[in-house]
Amino acid sequence: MRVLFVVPRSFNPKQMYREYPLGVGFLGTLLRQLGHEVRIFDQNVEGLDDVLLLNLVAEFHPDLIGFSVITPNYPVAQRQIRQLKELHPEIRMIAGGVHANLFPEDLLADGIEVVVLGEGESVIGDLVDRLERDLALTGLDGLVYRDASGGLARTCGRPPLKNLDELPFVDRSLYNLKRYSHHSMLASRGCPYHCAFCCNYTGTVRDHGVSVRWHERVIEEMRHLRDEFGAREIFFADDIFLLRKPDILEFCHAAAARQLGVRWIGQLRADRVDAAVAAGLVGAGCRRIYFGVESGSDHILSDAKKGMTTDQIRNGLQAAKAAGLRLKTGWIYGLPGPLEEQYASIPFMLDLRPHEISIHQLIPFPGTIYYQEPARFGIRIANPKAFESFCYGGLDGNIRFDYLSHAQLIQLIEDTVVALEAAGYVSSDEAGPGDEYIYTTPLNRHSMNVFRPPIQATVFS
Ligand code: B12
Ligand code: SF4
Repeated sequence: MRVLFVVPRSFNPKQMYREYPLGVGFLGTLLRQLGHEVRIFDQNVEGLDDVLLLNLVAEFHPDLIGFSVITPNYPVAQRQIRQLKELHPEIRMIAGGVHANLFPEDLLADGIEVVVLGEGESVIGDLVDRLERDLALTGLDGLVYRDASGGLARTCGRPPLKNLDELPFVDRSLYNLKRYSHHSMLASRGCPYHCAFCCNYTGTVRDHGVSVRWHERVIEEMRHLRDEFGAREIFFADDIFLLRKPDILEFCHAAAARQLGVRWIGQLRADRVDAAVAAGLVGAGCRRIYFGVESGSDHILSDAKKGMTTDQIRNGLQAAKAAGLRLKTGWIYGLPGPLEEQYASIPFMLDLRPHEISIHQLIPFPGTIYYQEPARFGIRIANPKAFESFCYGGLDGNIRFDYLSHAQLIQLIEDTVVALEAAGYVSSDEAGPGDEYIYTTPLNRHSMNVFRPPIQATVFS
């Protein structure tokens, strides 16, 4: 079959990040190995206009289109699915991804024929084979589709992938690589924590559990990226890079011994980092870490089930900074809590003084307890299916907080900007390669993307 995977762009154009999407990369790699012709269209890098997708469809003539859907791109995905259904009713369409797992019926109503629940690797080959030969889908696990009588069929879930080392390396030639400034890979899947604001992969896509790759296999893939694709920078897309301290240290020691000459970025929890881990990370080529700090208020952190105190966060960040790592931090404004607690983030930021501060407004994402039971937390969602307001930039009337009005939220962001600029931070809208301390807020005019090439050049110079 000719298979086209589509990753629709973010509904909010400020969030068109340049990171290649690994999920469809795994599926595309497996399908290629089975002899199918596969392409990936990542609209985040190809451009805003849907005409580009329609042109590709006209040129490639896919037999099957697979949409990868998360909430921030669902409104765009929905528009594209409906349009393709109308223009090309002969093309079969399937979907997967976080949002498809949460709302499979909506995707079917939009025009998708089969929604794949969970991690797609163990079913994609059989599914494409059945679709190609027009066979019934009975017996394939983890699918939602309409059966012959038009009724909704939902087959049993599939167990999560335990041994990630059995998967092939993602075939990077599937991507339009010239559009990306660096490579990405995964060292683990899943997360054991339960932060209230997070649509945790474990619980939405994976039923349960966390899987960690063998460190030697991770190093082998890094070397493969370096030797085959000239990779000098790699972004690890794990929820929490390698999760446990002993695994992180084991990987770091082995990677340092190999002298890979590859610099990389990871996302970590601050309570996983002490002086030994930080030194190990630096020795293994890590140059930059992304920490979710979220708030400077211990009450807010505790209510949000972050599982960390401000002291733990301070210790982790200090250890990382002392080792010479560049720190990017994420903050969420609007987590449940009174106004004075919201303001506690400003002195904490100034105290921590990380290199990059990325402020987001709380979005009670589908897949979180804030979406399921908003009233319990003082959150009001007028229409939970108006997904445009769950895409960043959604300071609209659909979502409101009893404890923080929109005007107060804006004022809080503006007060933060004043404090940060007084402390020498520069807005990412204006930052150049020489700027060391950078901030981003939802009020920034341009991209919120702190992975932009000029800044990254500084990071890695
Ligand atoms: C890395 C990452 C990013 C990176 C790169 C994104 C990219 N291009 O991949 C960056 C930093 C750019 C990013 C940005 C954002 N992200 Co993000 N991101 C992730 C993260 C941590 C990993 C993604 C990944 O590689 N997963 C591993 C792969 C293997 O899993 P997968 O993609 O789900 O694919 C599997 C299955 O879902 C299925 N599948 C997927 N697609 C398809 C398609 C078909 C046809 C089929 C059959 C199956 C299938 O099979 C795949 C293989 O098993 C996830 C959390 C997570 N663990 O997934 C959050 C996550 C997806 N992001 C999220 C959010 C909110 C954002 C941002 C809005 C954050 C922000 N503040 O700006 C932006 C929006 C970006 C956008 N495109 O709209 C949320 C989405 C919540 C939701 N309800 O949808 C998540 C779930 C984080 C969370 N826990 O809350 N993100
Ligand atoms: S925010 Fe991070 S630590 Fe918390 S549940 Fe989500 S992925 Fe896990």
